[in-house]
Amino acid sequence: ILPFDWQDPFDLNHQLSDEERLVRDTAEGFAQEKLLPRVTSAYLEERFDREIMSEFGELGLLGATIPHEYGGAGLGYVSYGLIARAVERVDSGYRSAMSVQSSLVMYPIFAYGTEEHRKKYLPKLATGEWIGCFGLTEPDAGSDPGGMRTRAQKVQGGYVLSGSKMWITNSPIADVFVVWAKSDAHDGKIRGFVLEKGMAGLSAPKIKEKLSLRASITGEIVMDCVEVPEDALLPNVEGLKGPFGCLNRARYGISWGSMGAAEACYAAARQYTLDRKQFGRPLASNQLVQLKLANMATEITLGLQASLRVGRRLEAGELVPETISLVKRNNCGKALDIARIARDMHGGNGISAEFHVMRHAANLETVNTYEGTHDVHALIMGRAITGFSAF
Ligand code: TGC
Ligand code: FAD
Repeated sequence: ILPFDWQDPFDLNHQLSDEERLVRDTAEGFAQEKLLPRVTSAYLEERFDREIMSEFGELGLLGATIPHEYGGAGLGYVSYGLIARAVERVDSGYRSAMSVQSSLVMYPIFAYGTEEHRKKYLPKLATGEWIGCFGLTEPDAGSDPGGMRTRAQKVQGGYVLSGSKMWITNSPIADVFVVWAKSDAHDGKIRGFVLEKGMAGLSAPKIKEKLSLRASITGEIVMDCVEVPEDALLPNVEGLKGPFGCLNRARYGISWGSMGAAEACYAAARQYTLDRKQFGRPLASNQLVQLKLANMATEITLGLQASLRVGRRLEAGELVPETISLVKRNNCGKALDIARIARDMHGGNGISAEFHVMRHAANLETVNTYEGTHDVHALIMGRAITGFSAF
């Protein structure tokens, strides 16, 4: 009989390769030493520290799955997930910055762009010298991106883009904008374009006063007849499968990341209830408290195993988008429940920034909503289970 490891009951550690463990330890060391000390002030001041992207880049945490020749780390999907988990253990907003850059900006340029696109953009995005953003959502098209209004109109030598994108991570500080628009030259089909900061008519105002994900910067993308050259078009994909191809990867990463936030809340709740005494004994000695900790350990352990399984299948070339919906939905929903319960277990202290759990809970409200809401992922699965589309 082996002892129960409260932090790793199913011995995830030994299901990883030496390389994956090294990636995990590097990301966790960086997150705990460099990100954790500054997150509280960043959150309270609603500030994203630009230099974090360069620090991510120095460690090879941006575009981890992109091949070396384009500046990426050439790692597998499980390593990418472990990075997301380590970073989100500190803050979902920092993981957002990393995953948008990696899965929603570098991936489409790599997968759908030309060799010139890859050489021009990927090395600078990998080092964090350039920051990217991904514009799909619009004020009137969120869960239903097919209803987007942004248009690309063909003109001599290029296209003119008009429209606006809403709730875009990193947009106010972005150098590179991957934007999805309906193109009149392609029968109104959705196409991807790469825009650059400074183009006439392009602006990205910041969205202020968020009550969630405050250490991440979010904005709009306003395109007022932005003229782009012919080669701004990503030539190798058309239709919604373009943005969804990127979202598959980002959603998978979020399934790991949300578990990192949940692990931070579980560990904090355990320690707090061991340390704090009421009625003459530690809170942790009460049945109700132990039930909550046991539930947390169960959901985190199962959630991590599920993400590992999806990651291994991705590495084997087996992409089943509905299984990504399953882990994104389950792990975000469970992490949000865990963070709320951890907040409760901290009593009044739980609402203080010093104890971190309420920040995680507030962040996870966003994580449960973006990249497809909890219910939209249920509908994606429901369609695959029944054959009926219920959107
Ligand atoms: P539907 O008919 O299902 O599909 C249209 C076309 O797309 C293809 N497709 C996929 N391809 C690859 N992977 C997937 N997961 C795919 N899902 C669909 C599909 O095969 C089809 O291709 P084709 O060739 O036949 O045209 O489209 P629908 O309009 O019915 O879609 C409905 C629904 C609900 C599934 C979809 O619209 C959806 O997922 N909505 C959620 C929107 C969303 O996730 N937005 C995310 C915005 S980005 C973001 O939030 C970033 S936050 C990042 C951060 O800060 O961390
Ligand atoms: P809606 O689609 O209006 O949904 C509202 C509610 O209705 C939800 O509960 C939803 O589940 C429900 N609903 C919708 N349709 C149905 C249906 N058919 N049946 C039942 N219920 C339904 N987008 C980007 O493109 N790029 C980004 O970088 C990005 N970053 C973000 C950062 C933050 C901080 C936030 C908050 C959002 C970000 N988003 C980004 C946008 C995000 O993807 C959307 O908010 C999300 O897809 C939901 O869209 P919506 O907000 O328009 O909500």
